[in-house]
Amino acid sequence: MARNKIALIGSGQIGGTLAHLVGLKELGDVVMFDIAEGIPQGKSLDIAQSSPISGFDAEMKGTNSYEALAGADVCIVTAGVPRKPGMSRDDLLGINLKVMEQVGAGISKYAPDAFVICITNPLDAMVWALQKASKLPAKKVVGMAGVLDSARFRYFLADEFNVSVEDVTAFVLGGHGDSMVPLTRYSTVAGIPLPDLVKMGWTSQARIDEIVTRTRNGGAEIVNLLKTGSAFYAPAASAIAMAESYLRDKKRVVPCAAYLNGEYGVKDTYVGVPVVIGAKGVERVVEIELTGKDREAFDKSVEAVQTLTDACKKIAPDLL
Ligand code: A3D
Repeated sequence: MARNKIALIGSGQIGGTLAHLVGLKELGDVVMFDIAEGIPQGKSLDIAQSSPISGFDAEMKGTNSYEALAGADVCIVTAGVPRKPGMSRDDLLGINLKVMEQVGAGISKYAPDAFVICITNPLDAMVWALQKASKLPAKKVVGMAGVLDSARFRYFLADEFNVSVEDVTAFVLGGHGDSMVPLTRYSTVAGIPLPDLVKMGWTSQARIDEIVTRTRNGGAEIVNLLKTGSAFYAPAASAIAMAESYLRDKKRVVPCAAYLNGEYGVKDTYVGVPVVIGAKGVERVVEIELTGKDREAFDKSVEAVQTLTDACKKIAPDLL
């Protein structure tokens, strides 16, 4: 069986980590693309030279030409600029929208059958623009955010309870911004929901509230520590989990920025909801019942995403 081909569009911090993970997991051959000359070539050569030691077989190629994307099964897009301290994700909109238009055209021309995962911020608006620019079916274009936000929530909860991260499940929905919605009643330790764990005396509601706030600010916490860019190990691992579910038809249920066309009462917008990812792409949008404060928080988050998506429509009316 021929190996899968995975194209990484953007070869910066996340792009480099993605390439390394694809190799270590033997998910397929890699093409690293970037506008910066030498970066994708240098990183791919460096990772290829690690393959005899780590024991993986994968072709690693660096390029500055979109032609090299031809026939890619998966494209993971990180092209653009990341945040610096003091910047919000939304501050990146103007620059990164132009990048999405270029990248979308490249994917449309050379990899129209690929499953596309966008990571570039501000995520929900950028994946919307990328889907419009690439003209690929909406179920083949998703945004990575919920897997990362949920992983952060899971890690903090596992640390709080002193249990394995493997036994903690968590759900974070809504846009990838300060208004994201960590859902405590759908978050569990081995199936026991968080509100029950509070009743059982494992923790207090005040501690859960603190963890929710830390999760919401998870990206900024790392930006402030690094000072020169944003998180890249966990974002890369999150996108790889999504790519793996597509390539191996695992049908994992994961929160992703997915195109909503009526689901959750939302139209023509990408926002974080649980989806099933399999060989057909987004095979199902899971519509959970949201009530009370959760519904309110979700609607507020959708509103924030729609404001950014509307800004994209104004700046780039050709996308419509
Ligand atoms: P960085 O290390 O700067 O890499 C970005 C790369 O994109 C650089 O190598 C640039 O040369 C390249 N680039 C810029 N313009 C273009 C273009 N037109 N075509 C091709 N390549 C281009 O950033 P990073 O890897 O740390 O982050 C990449 C993106 O992911 C940023 O927008 C971050 O904000 C975003 N990000 C999102 C999350 C989410 O959870 C959604 C988390 C972390 C980072």
